Amino acid sequence: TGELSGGCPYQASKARSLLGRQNKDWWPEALPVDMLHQNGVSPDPLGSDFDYAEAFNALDYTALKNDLTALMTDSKPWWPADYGHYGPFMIRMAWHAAGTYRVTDGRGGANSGQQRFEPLNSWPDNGNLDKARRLLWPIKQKYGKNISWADLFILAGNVAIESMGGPVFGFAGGRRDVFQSEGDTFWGTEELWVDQGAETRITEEATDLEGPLAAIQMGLIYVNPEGPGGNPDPLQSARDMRATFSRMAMNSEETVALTAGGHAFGKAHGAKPSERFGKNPASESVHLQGLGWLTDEEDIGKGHITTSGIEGSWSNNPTRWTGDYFRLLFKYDYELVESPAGAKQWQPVNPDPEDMAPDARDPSKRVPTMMTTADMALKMDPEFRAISERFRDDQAALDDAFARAWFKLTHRDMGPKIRYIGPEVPEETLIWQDPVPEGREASSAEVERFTKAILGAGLTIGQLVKTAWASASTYRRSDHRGGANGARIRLDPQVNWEVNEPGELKTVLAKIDELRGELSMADAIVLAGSAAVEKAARDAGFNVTVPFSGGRGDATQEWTDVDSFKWMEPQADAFRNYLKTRQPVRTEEMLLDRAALLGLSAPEMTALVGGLRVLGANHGDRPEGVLTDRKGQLTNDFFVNLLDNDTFWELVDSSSDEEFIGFTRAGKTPKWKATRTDLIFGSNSQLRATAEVYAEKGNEELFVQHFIKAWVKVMNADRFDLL
Ligand code: HEB
Repeated sequence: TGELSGGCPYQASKARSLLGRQNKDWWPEALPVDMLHQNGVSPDPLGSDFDYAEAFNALDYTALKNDLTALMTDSKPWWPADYGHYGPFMIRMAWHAAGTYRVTDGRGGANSGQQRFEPLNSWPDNGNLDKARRLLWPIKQKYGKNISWADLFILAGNVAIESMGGPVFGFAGGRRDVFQSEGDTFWGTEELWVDQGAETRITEEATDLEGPLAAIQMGLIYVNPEGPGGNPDPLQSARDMRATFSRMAMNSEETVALTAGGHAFGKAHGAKPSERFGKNPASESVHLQGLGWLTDEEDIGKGHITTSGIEGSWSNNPTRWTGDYFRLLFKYDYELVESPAGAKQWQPVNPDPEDMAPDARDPSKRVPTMMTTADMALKMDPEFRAISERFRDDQAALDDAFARAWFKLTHRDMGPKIRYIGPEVPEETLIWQDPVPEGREASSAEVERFTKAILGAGLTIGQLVKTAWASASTYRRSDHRGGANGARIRLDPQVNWEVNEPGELKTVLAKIDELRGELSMADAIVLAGSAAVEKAARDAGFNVTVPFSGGRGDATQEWTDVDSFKWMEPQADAFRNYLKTRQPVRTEEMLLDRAALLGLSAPEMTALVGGLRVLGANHGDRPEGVLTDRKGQLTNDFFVNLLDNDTFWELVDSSSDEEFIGFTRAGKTPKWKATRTDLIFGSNSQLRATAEVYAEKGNEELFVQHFIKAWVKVMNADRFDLL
């Protein structure tokens, strides 16, 4: 399983587009503001010089936290706080901001404040969270650019937990806001959302989630609270929880701690049939100013609100951190009932009066507590139950597990600890942060000595380039994981990934290790590749240098989370002309996806593919796309030969559309081999336009310079210390 595979073999009938359904499918009439952001124009009003870390460090953090604490109990008549406390509402907002994260491609998550934009601001599962964000606006406005929305969402969740006596492990700032919907996230292919009857994604036939997805139905963040597809079966709900939470990089213990810990607080809202309530924010009229899901004022005052449709609190103390959730879950038998809005939920049989909950608006009234089908899974599923019983009997264990899992949930997509800022960054290093020991700047004498040695060691240009590429190209800007720093390429699981050609890789790594002297492996791998690129350019007659920045450290196997690195195995790497198995999307879409994760522009992607081909960096040294007769020299031959009018292309055989042969028009002699990801640079009009630039007379050196620039960008993609 990996990026896009989800373990399903390719079937023609399942072919889909890379991005599936997007905002324009759901809101065809939305104002197309992004038409203003072409030709390199950015939508960010703060501009590229804005240094968020500097702004955050200038923040009066204590004052901000005090204001947030005060907000929790400052109930506003336009959206009164249940039990006089907004804490639970803010926790749900923060959880839903972070809970879109998926370890598969690192996308989703809280790190860019996407809950402000479509589709997430209008998803059924995020119902009424528009009000939570609006409640925060006066504080956001007061602290301005010193705190991003993205950071504020998570900090509000932390302060909420603290203000109700809950345990917190720490907080790191550093999530810089973006100002548009992230258009590169695949949310699924279904036409309908969960509230319109979208199919559930795990069934007897389809036993795992498709591709990178982490939610069980379109429009949800994780599982359906009423059970799979609305079927109140706690055991099947446990199955879905495992599937979705593992895609959030959570194990069973973390899943139980998070769910039970979260539901120690607050309530579900299902007091009225949901047809009575308005449209989602993105579909509403302008005068509502971005709010949606209207409820009449009188109902709001009485607390008769519908969000999920489920009604009631889990605990008899919904604004205090207590062990009551597990106590009640195990003390009572629960029977299946229907909420006033018609949702299936579970209610304790014959609760003692003191185990009833206060009414959300009138503390003198007592109402029954409830559990969702997903909560019942914590009791009915044998594995979850063992964990739940342990937590019931050991509050300190729950405190610790919840605090740590919440910190992981909300910081998982921030990348290494070096990106964390603020006074509450925890000292302790955690394995999911992919820690890398600090490196050391390499001296120019060392660099010179090693460069000479490695270029004379009998390895090919292709081998050295490929190894550096394999090391650096795991980087993904979605969650800032991967990259050359740490040299995890020499550790499990990377060293054994098929894409990396383990046998050959180990030989090259051994040679680098033998010659590197005091250089770190991570630096030596990059330097070897960069030296090879430089030699290849010089051999082609270009007097250029490839800049190298040393200072990388070497990670250890012990501090490598093998399970969560497994998700990062490339199922395709078009830069090495590699395809493991046929994917549910076309191979050139896999190329685009990887380029997007590396943060490349189309010209950068084009230059890299064309250059890597002629350098001989193909997987298994396969001949496809090596459109040159001087392999190992950095030339623009790939583009010149691809765009040659005297060549025509045909499928190798009709059973697959992955491989092609290029024939001379005169005489029909086979001359070249290529894959889809080679030919796409001649067939796609936009990529062809770029390929033409690189094939043109007079642009030979321009190409070499562009290749080197893009190469260095990838090599340094994870060097947050250089920024
Ligand atoms: Fe939760 C709420 C479901 C997990 C926290 N949740 C809720 C609701 C529901 C749910 C249905 C209701 C909504 C309304 O308003 O109506 N969850 C759920 C599920 C799951 C969960 C199914 C999985 C299993 N949570 C969770 C977590 C957390 C949470 C993990 C954290 C940590 N929630 C929460 C809170 C709340 C909720 C706090 C409350 C809110 C208020 O109160 O507003």
